[in-house]
Amino acid sequence: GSAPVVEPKSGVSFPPLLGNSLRLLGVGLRKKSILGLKNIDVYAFGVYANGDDVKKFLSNKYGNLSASELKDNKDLKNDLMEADISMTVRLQIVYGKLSIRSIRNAYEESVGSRLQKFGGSDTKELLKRFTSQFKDEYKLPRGSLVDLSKEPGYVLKTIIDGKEIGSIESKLLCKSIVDLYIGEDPFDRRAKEDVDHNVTSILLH
Ligand code: DAO
Ligand code: DAO
Ligand code: DAO
Repeated sequence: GSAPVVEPKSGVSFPPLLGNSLRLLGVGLRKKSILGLKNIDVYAFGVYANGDDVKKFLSNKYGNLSASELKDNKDLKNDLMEADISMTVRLQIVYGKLSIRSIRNAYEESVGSRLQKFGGSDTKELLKRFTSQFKDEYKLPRGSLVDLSKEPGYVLKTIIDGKEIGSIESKLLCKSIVDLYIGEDPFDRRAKEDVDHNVTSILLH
């Protein structure tokens, strides 16, 4: 479709296309509980991928399967996370009082746990390379846009309000970030289900 898609709880809307090749596959909400007391809505996100890349990398293996064979297919999920498909996760900040310190802590917890889960010996170094790029002067007020953009060759770029602040080449890091949004224990289950559904429909058409 060509209409924006609204994440219902935050009211944030996402364009159906980014640039002219990335299409929106699902939207969701990242929440965080503080001291187990209350849940805050931190950001809304949209998951985008290049549909041609999805076909190019996945049709050989999955192009002949039926809808029911594609549904909940574990190999497909893993391949989707590992293949060299251009993807962007766009975050729109909802919480008005984000500090760099709290981002760093949350990042170490969420991304750090995935780096450990998927192994790799360079885990600590990767985490540090990231966090060292979080400069205290960055501000992410409500409404800010952060694009985590995975480009060919497993290069992950971070873009804040249209300005690139860094890029890192790492397949492990790319997989870990993608896992936050569409992996086994995603931030928002509905977003993941939407992505599964849309990837299936790309492969069936
Ligand atoms: O003020 O302690 C607090 C709550 C802050 C929660 C921060 C969660 C940060 C999540 C990562 C945001 C990445 C843009
Ligand atoms: O929600 O826990 C999470 C993961 C967020 C990962 C992305 C954070 C990128 C933030 C860049 C901020 C630079 C000041
Ligand atoms: O930071 O140069 C970069 C690119 C990173 C892209 C992934 C987003 C995670 C940023 C994490 C910041 C941690 C404090």
